[in-house]
Amino acid sequence: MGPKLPRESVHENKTACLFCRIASRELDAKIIFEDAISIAFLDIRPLFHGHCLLITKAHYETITDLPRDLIGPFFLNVQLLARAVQDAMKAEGAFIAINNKVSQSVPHFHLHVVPRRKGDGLRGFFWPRLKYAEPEIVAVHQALAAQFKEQVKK
Ligand code: DGP
Repeated sequence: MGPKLPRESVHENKTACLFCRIASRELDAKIIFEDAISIAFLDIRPLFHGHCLLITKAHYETITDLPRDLIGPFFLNVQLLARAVQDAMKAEGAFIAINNKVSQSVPHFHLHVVPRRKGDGLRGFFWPRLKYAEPEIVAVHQALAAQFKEQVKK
């Protein structure tokens, strides 16, 4: 048994959320596996065949909304799913991604596992890269490190 879901994690408007409806089996999906906290199924518009989504069964919008005790069990399932996708699809690797609000089309936390091969032509990841000027990298580094300390205190 995984961790118990806190009451406040239950989505107030389950019927409106696409992935809540998949989790409750109200809507059909090609389910790969499920346990007490999560469910994995085929993405209906795959980047490549075998592209899976792993969602929490309870409704949280983004990774920052997840309760701490779900993080460990969820990412253990990410590891299992990544292995399964790579092995079953005879892939060389995988792209593992979470759209967090920006580019997130379904506001129910989900993680993509996409099988990948060298030269597979996946577009969209040829991001132009920036450079830091010296004062900028120092400022960004300090801001992030300080903010991280605040998060750990919470
Ligand atoms: P994102 O853009 O990161 O929010 O990813 C949402 C994904 O959800 C997108 O790749 C397509 C997939 N998707 C949307 N609607 C459905 C559905 O009804 N069933 C399934 N299996 N996948 C869906």
